[in-house]
Amino acid sequence: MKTGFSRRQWLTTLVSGVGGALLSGCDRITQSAAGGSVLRSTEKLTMASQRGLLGRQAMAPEFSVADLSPVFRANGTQAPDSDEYNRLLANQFADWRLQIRGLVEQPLDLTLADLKRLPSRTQITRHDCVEGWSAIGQWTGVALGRVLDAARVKPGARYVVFYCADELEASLDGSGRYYESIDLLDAYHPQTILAYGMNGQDLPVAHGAPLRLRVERQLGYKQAKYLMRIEVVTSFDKVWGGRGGYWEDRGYEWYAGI
Ligand SMILES: Nc1nc2c(c(=O)[nH]1)N[C@H]1C(S)=C(S)[C@@H](COP(=O)(O)O)O[C@H]1N2
Ligand SMILES: [Mo]
Repeated sequence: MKTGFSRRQWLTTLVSGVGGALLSGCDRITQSAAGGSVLRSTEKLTMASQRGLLGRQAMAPEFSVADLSPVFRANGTQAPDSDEYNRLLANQFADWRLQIRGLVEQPLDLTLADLKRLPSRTQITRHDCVEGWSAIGQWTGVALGRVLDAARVKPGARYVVFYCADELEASLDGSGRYYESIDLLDAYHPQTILAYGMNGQDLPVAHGAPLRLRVERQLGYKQAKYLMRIEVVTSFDKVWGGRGGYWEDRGYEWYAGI
């Protein structure tokens, strides 16, 4: 089931969206000393899209309803046990807000209804966990790129960090909290969505309610569940272990391509 935009439109989005954000930033500050570095980062982005990263524009295979796995296993956290999460759940997430922060012109606090009002995409894909199991599921949500465009990404942005509600490993300092990160190329990939639906229903708690990331060219642990906050950053060096994710901080690859 292919909806949403095509590969060509995605490239256009990359250029007119991210590139456009960089360029419009540039328009405003060409007179300033920083103008040069903005131009250079735009060039780098263009070069990266034209060279080694080209393979990353490929689409993950999509399947049909007949291919759906009868059982889609839940893994990692299956119900965050924090009081805050339980309060949100008790109210069917009416008080939940997805915070968009960091290098954006317009920080946003989005309700589930806000996200559902945006154009949606439904995709049936195969989820591959490093633990050696796979499952085919149907995901419905909004393209992450749409949300980033609404917040207007600022020059210097390179990564998107996802902060989750759950602590997978009890820790005194919070370093056991689940988080993930992807770069802007994956963030603007047409199959990268913030999913609020699974197999035609609201996303179940076990699978990340109210909202999870689907970044279909990568492995299971990148598919962050229980999203609370998204931060656009230049670098994730200073976030927890500095490797870009909960499992990355424990030795897994940051780019978990399938
Ligand atoms: N917040 C959060 N996201 C997470 C995890 C987790 O424990 N917490 N586990 C990851 C792993 S290893 C996998 S395989 C998938 C499992 O998604 P599922 O429960 O929908 O099968 O979620 C990923 N995202
Ligand atoms: Mo996994």
